[in-house]
Amino acid sequence: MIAMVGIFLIMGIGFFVISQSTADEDAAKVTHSVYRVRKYWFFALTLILLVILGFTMPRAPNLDQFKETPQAVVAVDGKMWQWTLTPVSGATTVAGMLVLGLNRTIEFRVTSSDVNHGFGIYNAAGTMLTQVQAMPGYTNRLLYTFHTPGLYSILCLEYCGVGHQVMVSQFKVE
Ligand SMILES: [Cu+2]
Repeated sequence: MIAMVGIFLIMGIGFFVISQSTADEDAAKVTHSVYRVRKYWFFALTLILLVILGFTMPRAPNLDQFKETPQAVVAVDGKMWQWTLTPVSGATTVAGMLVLGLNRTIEFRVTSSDVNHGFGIYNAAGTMLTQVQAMPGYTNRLLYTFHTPGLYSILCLEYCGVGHQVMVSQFKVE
């Protein structure tokens, strides 16, 4: 019933618009003025966008991190369903566990050997600190500085199969 009323309402609006429409020369005039306004709008919006970009882009946190020089480098490889953490420089492995320095800028070079994974670092309280995609055939750089000593966890953040939820690893900061 409501649908029927709606259909008749739309039809009624349609007939009203058609009955009110005027000659073609009027349409051409309207089109011309609308196009002129649209051109001004285009330039105005482009200008506004450029001003906003000029103010915000230099403050983007993701650009900032690449200015830092890492004090330690760790190679990270995701593979169903585990993380392999290999110290490249400035870090060590003690009894099979990666140990990173406190207040040092760490660069994680994150990649994957099979499918897409999500590399997420969590503190002991379970709060995510930073994350990056682990993608096959590509290495993502992730820079982070740990200011609190303790145990940290790496959780996979992208569903990657039946073992996704056990794709957990740990490392120590001291
Ligand atoms: Cu996963």
